[in-house]
Amino acid sequence: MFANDTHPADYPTVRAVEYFGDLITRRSDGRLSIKMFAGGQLGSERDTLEITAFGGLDINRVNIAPLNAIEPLTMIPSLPFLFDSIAHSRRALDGAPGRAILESLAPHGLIGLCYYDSGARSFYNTHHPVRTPDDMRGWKFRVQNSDLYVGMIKALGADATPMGLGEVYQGLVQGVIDGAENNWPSYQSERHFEVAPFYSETQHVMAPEVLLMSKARWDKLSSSDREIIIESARESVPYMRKLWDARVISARKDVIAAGVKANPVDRASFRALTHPLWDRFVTSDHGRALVRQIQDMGEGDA
Ligand code: GTR
Repeated sequence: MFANDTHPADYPTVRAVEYFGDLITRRSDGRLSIKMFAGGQLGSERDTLEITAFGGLDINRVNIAPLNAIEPLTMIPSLPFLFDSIAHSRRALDGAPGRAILESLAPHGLIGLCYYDSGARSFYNTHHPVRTPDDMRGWKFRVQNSDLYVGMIKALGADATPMGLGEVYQGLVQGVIDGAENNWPSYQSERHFEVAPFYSETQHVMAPEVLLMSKARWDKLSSSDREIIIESARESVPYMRKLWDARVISARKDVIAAGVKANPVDRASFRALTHPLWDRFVTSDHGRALVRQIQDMGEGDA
């Protein structure tokens, strides 16, 4: 089976999918295996998702954001300031709300196998530290291809420019954009820190990565092979999280040693301006019920 990932070979998501591949090969006595195409060589996440849905690609590891245009329930984990902590996001995604969101993908030709971690996304830019939304007013920020992210940037008083991850570095160099937002490991591995050295820790979104399989391929598998795939995907999650936690720490340390200026922000001011997006983007009763369930699994204001 062919697999896609936008990240380079050593990135935790890529290593987790390869680990998953090793498990299924062993458990199927070599009948099933995975060939990984890493580094975004098959195109942007949005393009590869279409190919996966049509059965042209078997396995795809993407962020949940490009799924927002396909299935509205996937916007829920991307809502700004939804999760109180990484522990809260893991609890909710491992539990019933996370499962319901994965299951909502099947009618779109995609089988959601599991979530992987993606930490917290924060804003970074080429000019100066940002502490409140006023500090970035009117700037252009690259976002993923998702209306929710476009709405979020507008709500903060800045301009959104949706583009694929591979175009961001040049965009920053040429001044087409003033900044972007991402977690520490992507900020490091895409080398954005070299050109946008002000990383302001808004931690505005804790949206996960998703491991998907093409439903067309899935439908051709025996029930015992499906079982192998489900079990192996599940077992790759703790493996990924271990790699991830270590990578968040090392990425942050390395970019700061390379000259990046990290600063805390007034998170309440970002939260206040982006909260109205929850009602604007979660419009179904099912979606609202899932948001409530997720909130009930949080730590509250304590
Ligand atoms: C990363 C994520 C990628 C991609 C990227 C982006 O955090 O792991 O899958 O979505 O962000 O911003 O395009």
